[in-house]
Amino acid sequence: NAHGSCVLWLTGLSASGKSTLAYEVERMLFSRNVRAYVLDGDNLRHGLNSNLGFSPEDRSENIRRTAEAAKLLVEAGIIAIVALISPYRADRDRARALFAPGEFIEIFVDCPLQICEERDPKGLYLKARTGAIESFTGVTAPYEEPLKPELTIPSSRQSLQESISQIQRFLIEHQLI
Ligand code: GGZ
Repeated sequence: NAHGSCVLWLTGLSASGKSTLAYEVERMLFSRNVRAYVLDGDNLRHGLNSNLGFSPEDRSENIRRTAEAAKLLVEAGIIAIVALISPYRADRDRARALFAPGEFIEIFVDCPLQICEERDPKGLYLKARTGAIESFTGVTAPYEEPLKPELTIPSSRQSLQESISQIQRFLIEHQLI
């Protein structure tokens, strides 16, 4: 599009590093004078999506609304950085369909379940294992890995700085920044 704006859609397990990466990419873009804004699943669930839970239907609606919000940002010329588990391929593909070709950059934050579970920053995996939380992604609910993401970030095998550089390179190569 005319603004060269796009959506960076980060998908991956809980504790895979999506939010950290999203905010660091936002910082990197600010430093280059590129306007960007993070839409983070965990944050949006306190406001816009506060009436939604974790059933497949509610996750779908969560993703649909967030994709529509991202579209508004992109129309305003702002790079939208979305960090949602977005575990279902069909939901991600529906989000992609809202955007022009080349505007939707699907980024798979690829971190093995075992490592996410060891990190367990909020103790949610433990709660999922003991049954205190139901339908937890990777444990008692599915995560469908992207088949053809624009980018895969092996977040447990490289530094945060390398991950930022990887995204920066992609954006430059595709003349998005
Ligand atoms: C997955 C859950 C669940 C269940 C609470 N399953 O890593 P977090 O803690 O801080 O962020 C996760 C967030 C997931 O919200 P999303 O909007 O990204 O999910 S989705 O795209 O699937 O709609 C996690 C926390 O909420 N959380 N319960 N059952 N994650």
